[in-house]
Amino acid sequence: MKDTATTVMERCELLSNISEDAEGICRPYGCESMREVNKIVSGWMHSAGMTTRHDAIGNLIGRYEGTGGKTLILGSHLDTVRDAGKYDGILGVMVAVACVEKLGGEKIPFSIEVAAFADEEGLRFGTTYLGSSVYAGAFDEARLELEDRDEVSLARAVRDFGGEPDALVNGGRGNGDLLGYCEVHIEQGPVLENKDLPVGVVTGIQSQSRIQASFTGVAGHAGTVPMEGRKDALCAAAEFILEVERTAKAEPDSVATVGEVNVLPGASNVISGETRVSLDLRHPDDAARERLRDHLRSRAADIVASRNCGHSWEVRQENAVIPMDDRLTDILGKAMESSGLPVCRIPSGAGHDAAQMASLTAPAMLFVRCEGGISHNPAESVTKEDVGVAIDVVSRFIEILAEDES
Ligand code: HGY
Ligand code: MN
Ligand code: MN
Repeated sequence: MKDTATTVMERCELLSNISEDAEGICRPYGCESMREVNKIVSGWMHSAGMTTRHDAIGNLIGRYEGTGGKTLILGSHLDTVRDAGKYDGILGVMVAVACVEKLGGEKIPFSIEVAAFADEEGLRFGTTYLGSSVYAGAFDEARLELEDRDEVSLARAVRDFGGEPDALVNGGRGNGDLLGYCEVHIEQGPVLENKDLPVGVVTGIQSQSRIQASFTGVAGHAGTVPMEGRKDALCAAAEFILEVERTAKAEPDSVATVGEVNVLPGASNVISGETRVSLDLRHPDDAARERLRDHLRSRAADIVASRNCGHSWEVRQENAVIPMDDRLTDILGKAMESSGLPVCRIPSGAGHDAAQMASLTAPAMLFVRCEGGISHNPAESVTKEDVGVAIDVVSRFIEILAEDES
């Protein structure tokens, strides 16, 4: 019988070949490759003894019936960024399914739901946690109007994916029966590797703002419009992007990133009339992040004023700092200690569905070492041994919870 960690690694490998792109892994919300992945993963859920359903936005939910009326949720996300690694999100879902499979039909004193969220990264609509926000009953109806790059609204994308846009607001699963949520995720940072540890517990998730800033000027002929007096939207955006970098470098603990630039009309001999940029701003302290956000907004206004350009500023999403639940995190720590591991506690720079699930129930996270801390990059990698440790720790976590509930 193949060991569980080998099965998890093989499943991550198999799913990494299912992508919208011929080269590289790319699975934005609602795409055909997401549909295919959901079908495969629901098959694995069934063989682990779970029933499955899809909720109103297309999250895949597996359920393993225990005795007693309570439910523990495990899970993470199956969507990816562009040119993604094989493990961000996917590993957490595969470890969750593996831990249920390891129960081998044993009746435990609570049920387990494995939530495979349909959109955490926000690649398509620029907002994060779309999947878990519906499952947690925290979906913001205003997002239905959000449009992707092809001007397809979220409402239409949900319908096209077989979901029900009108049911998103009330699509939450409710929390009357919940024991909590535990997510396994690659660390996406260097701490565990520097400490030579396979896993660590997460203390909290830092705050983030996701903003779209659009700079507007006058499109014109590259050969005939003199440099003096140009209203070049791309140059205004470029000045802003360097200001974002300068501001974040000057502010300890902050990180700020412009990851997307959409130059319109986008031709080599046309001065840009409009350039849209994404701004991802994060900080371990909410007030500091809000101060930085407001500073950058006013700098954008100064820049466009000096260039006779215009700009718009759309805050697409903001999430405050989210602490993990002490009790569940302590149980994860005990599970680690019973595996003979020191308990390393790490704050998360990255966002995770646990941040959204905190609005529904007590959240806890287990990080798995990833080589060089590399993520959001095809070079993302974990070892089978570390995955095996994560499976053992979560299985032990389930056992301890079961002892508490008996
Ligand atoms: O952006 C993040 O922090 C996560 O990867 N969605
Ligand atoms: Mn992730
Ligand atoms: Mn990610």
